[in-house]
Amino acid sequence: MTTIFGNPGSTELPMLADFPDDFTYILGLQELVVMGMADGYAQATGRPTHVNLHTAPGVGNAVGGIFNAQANKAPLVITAGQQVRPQITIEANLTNRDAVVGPQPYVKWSHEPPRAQDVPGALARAIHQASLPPKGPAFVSIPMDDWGAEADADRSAAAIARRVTGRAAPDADALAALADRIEQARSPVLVAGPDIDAAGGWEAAVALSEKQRLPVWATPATGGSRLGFPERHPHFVGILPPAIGPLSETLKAHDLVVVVGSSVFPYYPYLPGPLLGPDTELVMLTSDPGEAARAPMGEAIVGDVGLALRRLVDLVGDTARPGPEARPEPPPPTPTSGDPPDRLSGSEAMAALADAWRDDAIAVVETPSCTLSLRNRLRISRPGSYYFCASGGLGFGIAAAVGVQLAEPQRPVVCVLGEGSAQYGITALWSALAHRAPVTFLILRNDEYMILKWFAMLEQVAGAPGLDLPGLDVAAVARGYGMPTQEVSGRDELTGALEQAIAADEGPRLVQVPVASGMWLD
Ligand SMILES: Cc1ncc(C[n+]2csc(CCOP(=O)(O)OP(=O)(O)O)c2C)c(N)n1
Repeated sequence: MTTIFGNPGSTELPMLADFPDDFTYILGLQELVVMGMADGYAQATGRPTHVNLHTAPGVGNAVGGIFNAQANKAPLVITAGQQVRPQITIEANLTNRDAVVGPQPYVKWSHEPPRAQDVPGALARAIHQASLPPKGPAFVSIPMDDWGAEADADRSAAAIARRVTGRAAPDADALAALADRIEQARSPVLVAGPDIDAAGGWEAAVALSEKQRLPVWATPATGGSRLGFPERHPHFVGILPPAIGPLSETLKAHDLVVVVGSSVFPYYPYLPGPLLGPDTELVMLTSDPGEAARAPMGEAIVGDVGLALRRLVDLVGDTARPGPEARPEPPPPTPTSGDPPDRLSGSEAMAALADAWRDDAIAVVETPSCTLSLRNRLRISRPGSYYFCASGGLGFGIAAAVGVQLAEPQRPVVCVLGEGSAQYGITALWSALAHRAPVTFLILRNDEYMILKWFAMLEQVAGAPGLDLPGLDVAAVARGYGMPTQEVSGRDELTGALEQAIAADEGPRLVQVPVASGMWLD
């Protein structure tokens, strides 16, 4: 953990004293973006990542990001400064009162060591807690005078030397029975979730689907923090709808649904209906016992999903079943309805992005009304190439893109944002510049919180305030941070600007395009 993401205060300075030359400190200007950068970095590297926050107010600002990191299963080791031990009981200024309660319930473990000598062991434990499945954030509050205390040499050395691995193979009998069921099923289907990517299971998922000619759905985009299957593969049939009724309707023709690396399911909104069709059975494979326990239906097998998929590939034979019908190429994008007439539709903007796309590019996505259009047009087909905040909490996009870019310096990162979403993590633009992270930011400016207007229709809510964003110019804000920007309006112009920005590697760039009002699905 030689790259630390943080925002310092006086209570953290003792930790930062004599900062080693071979460590890198990535400064975020507000704690939500510190969390988001570390989240992106941890997911893209797969390694535990250290976040250092300022005592109570810093942790408070970070809580939304901690919630996001838990949903994204990002292994984060979060430390926060604290008053000196002699002044905690009298609650001197900057005391983090009940420090372990602040980040609850979004951390796997929350701790303030009882003695200074316990800090190294607590940090070691936090690393293991964060890294064991399900990966997620762990928190340690460290009184600022602890850094000057002597450690217990033996116990610290022992704690630091420990290695813990959590890649547990699922029960062999259960997997063999599942392999049998897949072979015997009339019409089995695979549902691919984000943990396949995190577990390095793409190739095995493809091999399983090819051997058994399984059609493959992606889990609903609402919880799709990563992609579990190449979306250009001939067996890939689409993205499941996120609500109970439509989801079970979509799968009802199948007698066996195998869900891999996802909760069952990240439902939203609530559109009731049967959980499954009358002739459908469901089995989930997950490394997360909580996901297994809370699923509302079906069976679950707990274990590493990469290992599980590889074993299933060995267990099943080839099938004579026909594969699914090939998914058609995306149709020409839906044009704008003409109001206002000179704006691209979201689908046209995503078509322009697809034209500028490079195969090695990575998308970080926070554009609620265009997410499905983006998925349907880019059809990303390389692992580790798509990041989205599984919790739905905004403030992830810009920051995560910076973290992913720092983890993947050789690959272009493109961050696609609604202008409303961009505001929650806007200060991460500065971090992108400061660390010369050559992210391309694409701002889709529709002057509104479109998705909330769509939800208002669905929820039959009339007259809600606060859904319009007149005059919100992200390009102007980005220029204030010193970022080169381009504002474009036509589709070809947008493609050209994106191609240029994606090719540039000396630092971040921002492209802004006005888009028409609407939810864009194609
Ligand atoms: C931290 C947080 N606050 C509020 C919300 C509620 N919310 C969901 S989408 C959205 C609007 C997004 O607007 P914009 O990025 O402009 O995208 P559009 O819907 O217009 O495509 C809001 C406020 C949220 N998800 N997270």
